[in-house]
Amino acid sequence: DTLIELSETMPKTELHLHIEGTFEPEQMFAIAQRNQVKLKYDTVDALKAAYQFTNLQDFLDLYYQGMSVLLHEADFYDLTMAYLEKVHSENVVHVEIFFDPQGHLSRDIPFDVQIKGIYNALQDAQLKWGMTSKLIMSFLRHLSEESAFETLEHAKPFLNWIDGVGLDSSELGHPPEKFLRVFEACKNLGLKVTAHAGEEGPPDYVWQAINQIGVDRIDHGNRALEDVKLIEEIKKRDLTLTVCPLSNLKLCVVNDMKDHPIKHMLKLGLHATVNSDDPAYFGGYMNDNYASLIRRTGINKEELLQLAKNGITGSWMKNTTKEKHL
Ligand code: ES4
Ligand code: ZN
Repeated sequence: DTLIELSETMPKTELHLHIEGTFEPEQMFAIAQRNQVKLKYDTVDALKAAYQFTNLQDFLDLYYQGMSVLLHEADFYDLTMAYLEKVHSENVVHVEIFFDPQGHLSRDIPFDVQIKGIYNALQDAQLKWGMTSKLIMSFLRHLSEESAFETLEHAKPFLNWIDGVGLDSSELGHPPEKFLRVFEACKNLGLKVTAHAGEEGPPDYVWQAINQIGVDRIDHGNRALEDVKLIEEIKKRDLTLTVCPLSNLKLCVVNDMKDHPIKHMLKLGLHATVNSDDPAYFGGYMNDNYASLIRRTGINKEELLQLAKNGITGSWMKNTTKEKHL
């Protein structure tokens, strides 16, 4: 229908995307073969059949396995370019993407190999299509503070290419305050800061992200809705929530798309945006996320346009007149 068509044709931003989560099974097998590494699954279909998750950890176990075939700069380039070509075809005009350096450093893939491959693809997309981008280095919260500090040292020669830092992986048991000092160091280097919070973790983790870390944005934030004071604080600080509908469904953060709270978030005046998180694993890219919301939650045209506008004001591009909220 016409709302679906509008969602497909309108210019969009993506603010919550893990590049390792765009690894399509077909490309994973192709790169595994050219690198002569073996995957745990024999066929693309066997791998896809394993994509049934009951929580975040189920998914993460497969996600770390999948990225383990990435060895060379060309692998990181090809992965990133395949994603950018896909979303260019969906009228995404600006992306802010995460990468997980510790997921590769732990396998002895040097930091420069990772970031050169990713960054060159982002540059080529800008030259080819005018697509703009930001790169966000994300710390794995199940690892130690010390490991995060080591990762920051690896990143220091490349700070020109890195716009911000994030916090991802297993949320429960790894609250934001565990990385308080790392984020302080990052802010002193002029980096923007965001953190996954309130995906599986309680509202207290969202409070910590805001009050202790001082985040510029909140990734997911679903469970903030359990705390009315927290909702007020997020509004007062004008924090954008990078919401990921199909991710929430696949990881059982919501039980049915018709119950997805994004419409409620907008009604509360929260700056929610639509994002795809790990599209190769969660069953869809940007346009699929919008289509699912339109079909199942009944968002109207005004809400659709508000979500897209929030993606612009919530981005880390300059001159987006955040104060006016379009
Ligand atoms: C992630 Cl959906 C999600 N949550 C936490 N960490 C992640 N890493 C990749 N995707
Ligand atoms: Zn995420």
